[in-house]
Amino acid sequence: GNNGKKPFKSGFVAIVGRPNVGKSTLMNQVIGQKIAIMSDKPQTTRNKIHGVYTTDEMQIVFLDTPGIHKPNSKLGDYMVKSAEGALSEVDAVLFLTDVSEELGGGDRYIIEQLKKIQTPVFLVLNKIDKVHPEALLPVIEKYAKLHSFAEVIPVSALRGNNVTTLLDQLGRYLEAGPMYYPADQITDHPEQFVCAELIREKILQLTREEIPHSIAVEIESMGKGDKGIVNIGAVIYVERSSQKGIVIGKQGAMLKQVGKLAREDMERLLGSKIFLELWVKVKEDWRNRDSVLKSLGFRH
Ligand code: GDP
Ligand code: K
Ligand code: MG
Repeated sequence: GNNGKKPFKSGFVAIVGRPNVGKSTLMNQVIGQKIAIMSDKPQTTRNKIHGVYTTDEMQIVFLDTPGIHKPNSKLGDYMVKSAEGALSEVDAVLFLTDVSEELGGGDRYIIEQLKKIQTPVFLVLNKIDKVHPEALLPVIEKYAKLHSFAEVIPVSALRGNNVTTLLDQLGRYLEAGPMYYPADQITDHPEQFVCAELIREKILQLTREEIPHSIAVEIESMGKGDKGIVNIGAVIYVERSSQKGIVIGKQGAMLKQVGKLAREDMERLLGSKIFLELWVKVKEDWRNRDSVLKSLGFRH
């Protein structure tokens, strides 16, 4: 046999929850690196992102899904389909909630979706760093009335509290299986995708409400230049020319800041010097145009 060694386990785990509960933060904490962008704006994550966690005993491939919510545009529709589709393909689902906020319509809607699947669902109570420990039990009772959860685990995704417990518990739900990804690989997404997301993240962080949902970023070129410098050219799409003005800023100040912060993150990610060029283009109503969504990588 294998000298009494336990077999290697592997499986897929989806992270679901309404916007801003900390799904991307949790995945980044688990993976230990920044692959899914984070911000305090809802609908930050638009594509399904895989995060790969590998130890000597197991490999868990996490799917950080765009939030499940009622769609209001073609992009919203894509995001919802992508999240719901993920749930039936996985070995376990982490239903993330924010303990510092009331159980709301968004949570109930997701629980309704979770009732339709056979997959074990963990109730993960996130942001415990924001509440008194005594506040947890009443919250757990409220959720337990609505669904029968396989496990209930309080965590702080931001600080990392109890995240190893969560991983250990997940391990118990995995079966013997292969390594899907090499041990040193942390994401299935090409570098271009992460770079585009980093640019979008900076815009989300630096601009106000109106802009975030109106932008898309496309990497047009990426190649090695002189002295190991990587040249990256990216286009930021906005829906209206007034938004173009905001993204560029007074005398280009906003775009300059976006570029500086994104470049610093990219240099850490790629481990090389980056020369980043940004353009801003108006593409009216891109969120509702199928052809535009396709060319930006949103596929059904
Ligand atoms: P997502 O929309 O579910 O992916 O949420 P994000 O991961 O983008 O996080 C939304 C916001 O919540 C960000 O500002 C995070 O820093 C914050 N956040 C996430 N997890 C925690 C946590 O455990 N504690 C606290 N205090 N904040 C958190
Ligand atoms: K968010
Ligand atoms: Mg997210």
